[in-house]
Amino acid sequence: MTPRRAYVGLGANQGDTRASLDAAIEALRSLGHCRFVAASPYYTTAPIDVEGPDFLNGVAALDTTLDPYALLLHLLDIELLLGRERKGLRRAAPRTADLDLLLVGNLTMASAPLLLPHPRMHLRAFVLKPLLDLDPQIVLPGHGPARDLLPVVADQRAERADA
Ligand code: PH2
Ligand code: MG
Ligand code: MG
Repeated sequence: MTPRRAYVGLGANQGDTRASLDAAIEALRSLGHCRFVAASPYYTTAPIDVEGPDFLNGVAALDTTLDPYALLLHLLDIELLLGRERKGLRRAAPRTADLDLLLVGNLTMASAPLLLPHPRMHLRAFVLKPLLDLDPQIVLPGHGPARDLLPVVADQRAERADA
């Protein structure tokens, strides 16, 4: 099967957020049936629709022959792994890393566990900015070029975090 380019949104707003995102990227690098392509720069972003401190956000690109559900399960696994490393095995432990499947090639899916493209990505500067760093020409199925969506979310604070 021809690999598809998948994009994964990375976010954290608790604990050592940079370490969480770095660890998520390391885990993505070692996924089977995937070739890691690139990670975007990180952005410090205002929380959208939630309370709490600023987030650190980024996006990673992978080429993969996994089907989208299998990839989603791997992302959940990585979230669990990172949460457990930092907080032990308490069920209610705060999550320090959020990995969202944003895009898988130009697939659109409307199943209950998996919506593609991610249903809110076109409304979020914290996704669009790092995504555009990876591919300035990227087109979101159903929404058009990501570049054209950015002006709509210009009021959302999302600034490059210095390394
Ligand atoms: N994730 C959310 C809700 N709000 N806001 C920012 N800035 N970054 C996020 O990653 C984020 C959010 C739900 O996953
Ligand atoms: Mg999320
Ligand atoms: Mg999530």
